[in-house]
Amino acid sequence: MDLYQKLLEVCRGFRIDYEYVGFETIQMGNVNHTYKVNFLLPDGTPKSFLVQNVNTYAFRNPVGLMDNIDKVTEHIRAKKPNQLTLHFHHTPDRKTYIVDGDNFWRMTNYVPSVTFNSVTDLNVVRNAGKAFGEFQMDLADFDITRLTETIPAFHNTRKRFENLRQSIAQDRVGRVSSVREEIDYLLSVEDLACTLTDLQQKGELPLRVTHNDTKINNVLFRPEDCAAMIVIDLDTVMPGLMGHDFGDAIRFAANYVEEDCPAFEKAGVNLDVFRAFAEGFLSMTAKTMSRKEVETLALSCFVLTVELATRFLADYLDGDLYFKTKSAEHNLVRTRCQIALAKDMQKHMDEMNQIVFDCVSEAMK
Ligand code: GN1
Ligand code: MG
Repeated sequence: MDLYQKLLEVCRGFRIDYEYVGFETIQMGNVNHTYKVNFLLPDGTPKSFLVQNVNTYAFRNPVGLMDNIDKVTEHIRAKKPNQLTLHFHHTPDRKTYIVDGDNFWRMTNYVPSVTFNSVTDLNVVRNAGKAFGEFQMDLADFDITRLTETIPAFHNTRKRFENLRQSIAQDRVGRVSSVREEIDYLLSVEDLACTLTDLQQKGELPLRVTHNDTKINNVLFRPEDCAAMIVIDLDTVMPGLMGHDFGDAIRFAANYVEEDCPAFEKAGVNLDVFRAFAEGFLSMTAKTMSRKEVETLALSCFVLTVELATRFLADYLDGDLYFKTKSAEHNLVRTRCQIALAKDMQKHMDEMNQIVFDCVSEAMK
């Protein structure tokens, strides 16, 4: 069956009976495939839904994943009955997914909105920081034991380094000799990059419910005024550390260039963007943070950047099995860009720490 028919069948499975008009492929994320499926209501008004084919290579337990999402979205919806929140549709037997062969489908409402892959408007950045901070606070009273760890050890940086070592040892597609420099840098910062993981294992950083993929393009903004409306992509909602969400957001939003920019010498941390995001995020979270969380927040940006670099590089060495790639070198380009960013963050760590402390003091007033 072709995709045109398949998407219709999926929507019918989620009890959408409107007149089918067609679909568009949406560029969203590096892992799942996303489509906007368009219908007409009986009175002729257009109505669209977002249909996703979940990548079951990345998500080995998609049913557990949807169970997490269902619980978390319902928790937030119950708190905010009159606000726009994320909602997944159900089949007649109350499932939020349809499995057919290797495909795993789900559907949400389509929310007209704007998203950003890169932002220079500091107001927008601040709003995004607030949105992710608010997301954590909405889930502060959610019992983490109700969540399945859908990607085990997702932000276990030690484990990510082990995986990289394994990929180096296997050298499946003969690429190791061409990336010695990248390997050497990453291995040289291993201990520093594992700070959060080590502290967590010693019980010195609290586990919270975290989003774990806080790229700014996972916030939907209202087109008129760029107010943040909702946080999307809850695939990786799991127990995690506050620094995982803060660090990943900065890694993405505060970089001068996009995460896969080939001109990686231009990569670096924009401290104005860093400050704006920190202001928004900490205005929501500072009062609940431990001293250790505050002290490691700036460092978490470096940690998440290096961690992702190890993942991109390992995938490059494995032959590009995990991340969607647009060219043979895409994962290598991503790796280099993350390494350049990490190096720049090391240079600016004192300033980043100072900004965090300033924002925390401001939020405590
Ligand atoms: C993946 O597919 P997307 O864009 O939501 C990845 C994140 C990475 C990100 C890098 C489940 O996210 O961890 O930070 O790519 N998600 C998963 O762009 O591995
Ligand atoms: Mg994601």
